[in-house]
Amino acid sequence: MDKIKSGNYRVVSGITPSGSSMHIGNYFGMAKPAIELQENSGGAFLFIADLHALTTVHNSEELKGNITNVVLDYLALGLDPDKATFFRQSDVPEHSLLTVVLGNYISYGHMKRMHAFKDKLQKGTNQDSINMGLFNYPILMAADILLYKPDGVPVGEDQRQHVEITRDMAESFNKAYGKEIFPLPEAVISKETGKIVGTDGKRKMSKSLGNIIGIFEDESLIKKQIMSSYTDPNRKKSTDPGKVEGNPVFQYHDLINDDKSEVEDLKKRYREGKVGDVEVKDRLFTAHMRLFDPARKRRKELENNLDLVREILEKGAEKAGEISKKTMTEVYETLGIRNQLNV
Ligand code: AQP
Repeated sequence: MDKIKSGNYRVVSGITPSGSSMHIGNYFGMAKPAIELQENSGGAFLFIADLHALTTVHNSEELKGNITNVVLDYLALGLDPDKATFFRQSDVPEHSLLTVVLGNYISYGHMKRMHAFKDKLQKGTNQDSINMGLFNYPILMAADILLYKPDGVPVGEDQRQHVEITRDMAESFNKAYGKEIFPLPEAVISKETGKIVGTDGKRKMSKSLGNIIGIFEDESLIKKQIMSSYTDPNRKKSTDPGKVEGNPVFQYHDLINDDKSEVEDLKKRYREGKVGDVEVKDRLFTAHMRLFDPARKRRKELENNLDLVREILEKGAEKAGEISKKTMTEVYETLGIRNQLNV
């Protein structure tokens, strides 16, 4: 963390437009820490991982909508395109070029142990029907990261394994050619917010599981998501003493509610059986609206200024392209296949 604080620290992080909009898990787990690091002089490379979304989204209108939504979400939440390099993955072809190279520096056995693949198997999907995009996802992700030679990768806990395999690919590449082309990046994962539980109280908050609390959806939907959150299952009436630890609604309060004395008061009364779940959730909804209101307003303005958004992404792709082309040239030269130069 010292290096992060000193400012000379480069980060890379992406978000997949696989759902309609960001949820609080994406925001507190990755987007917020990544946006904060845009102040660093080492630079922040933040991108929309549209090619990654192809593993699950096979409808062009849906994908287009998802991409626009996530771009607007990021900008509304405080990403400053003059500080961070903000771009779409597919606008920088080097991501795909490096993927083809890196696949040669990782074994099939190692890839089979990746959890995105194993999760599908656990959910009962037949191994032979899993698409190769999903199987290869960690290789594309390694390319996304290594192109920019970052120090750190701000991600949620679920992505730790993918940063580790990225390091393995980098190490194996460096070893094969006897030089340090790719410095090994570290995963930057917050202890407090690295794994935000879903409203089902069981699994990680995930777009695909539908156990989310959104940020930009209609108020009525956000209210519904909050009101249907899992709390203490052993509490039958509001006069029963309740459990605060491990209770998702209180975890959300800790993240969202900036009125800390209200949170402490609610926790105390909950433990004593002096407040009902409905009031605790109502206050969470009010805190949500208070915290995200400025971002929700900014997003509405941006929706009416899509030309500006396009301009931001063009500039971002240009800036990302400069660095990624340099890395790719270095990689080709190292491999001995820089044919335009060495024929
Ligand atoms: N619940 C979470 N807690 C903390 N961090 C999270 N992230 C996602 N969910 C949580 C982090 O957000 C970043 C962007 O995630 P992503 O959209 O690229 O993919 P994901 O991890 O697969 O997110 P979802 O919502 O779970 O999407 P689906 O359901 O489509 O797979 C990542 O850094 C991630 O760790």
